[in-house]
Amino acid sequence: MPPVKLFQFRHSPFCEKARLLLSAKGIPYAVQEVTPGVGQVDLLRRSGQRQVPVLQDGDVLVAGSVAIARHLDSKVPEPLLLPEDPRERARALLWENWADTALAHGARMALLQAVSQDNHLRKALLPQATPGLLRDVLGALPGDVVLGVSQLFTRAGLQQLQHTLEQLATLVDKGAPLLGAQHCVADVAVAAQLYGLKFPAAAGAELAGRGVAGIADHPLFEPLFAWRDQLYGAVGRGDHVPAPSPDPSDHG
Ligand SMILES: N[C@@H](CCC(=O)N[C@@H](CS)C(=O)NCC(=O)O)C(=O)O
Repeated sequence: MPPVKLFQFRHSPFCEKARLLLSAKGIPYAVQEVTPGVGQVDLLRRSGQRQVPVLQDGDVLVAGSVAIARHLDSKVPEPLLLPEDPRERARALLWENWADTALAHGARMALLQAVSQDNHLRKALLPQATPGLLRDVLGALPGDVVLGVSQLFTRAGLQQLQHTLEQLATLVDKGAPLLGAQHCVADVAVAAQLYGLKFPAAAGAELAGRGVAGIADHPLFEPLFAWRDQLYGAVGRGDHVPAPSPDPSDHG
């Protein structure tokens, strides 16, 4: 069992960011799936906060994807996730912050909207511990019953996100890094937030290629998802899906 363990929600983009960071460093790790709600109480006890991702590295617990990137750079210096040059580092941090906030918000809202309209997505995204019958029942419910109408994305919100993705699609160049000569935290942060817009192979066969209608299937965004898939190849994430260990809080 590797000494590094990631506490995660399997389909959280911030956990995907942590998995990409670990892959980029070539660090073997185990994952532990956290049950939303009850499992987060245990996480709060361990780490002082309730969000995932949390990385356990021996006796050290690191909460949050930004702190995880710094921890991994201090543990394994090559390749550096945060560039050494101060100006390049500043650019990388600004990209990361933008991806973790504005892009993350737009992508999350668009996925919620898609999930409310797509039974297959809804069932596939339920926590893995959800029993089969409950998954079927939830998958069959109308979307606004499951999510609440207030959570739905406005048309203007979707258009704003599409506009942003159009700029990104123009900016990326095949699998090339966004900044400098090698991939850094900027690339990983952006790629991670694209996770639910069009699921990569690493999300598993049930989800791969699916996502938000009007984005996942729109030719305008193909270069962006191709860039993302090439980044996955470059950091060695490919379609590797580590097997989660069960959440011990499920068993008292
Ligand atoms: N700033 C954090 C954000 C992490 C985050 O938003 N995690 C979400 C899952 S995507 C979470 O744990 N949500 C549960 C909660 O807030 O209770 C990071 O960079 O890791």
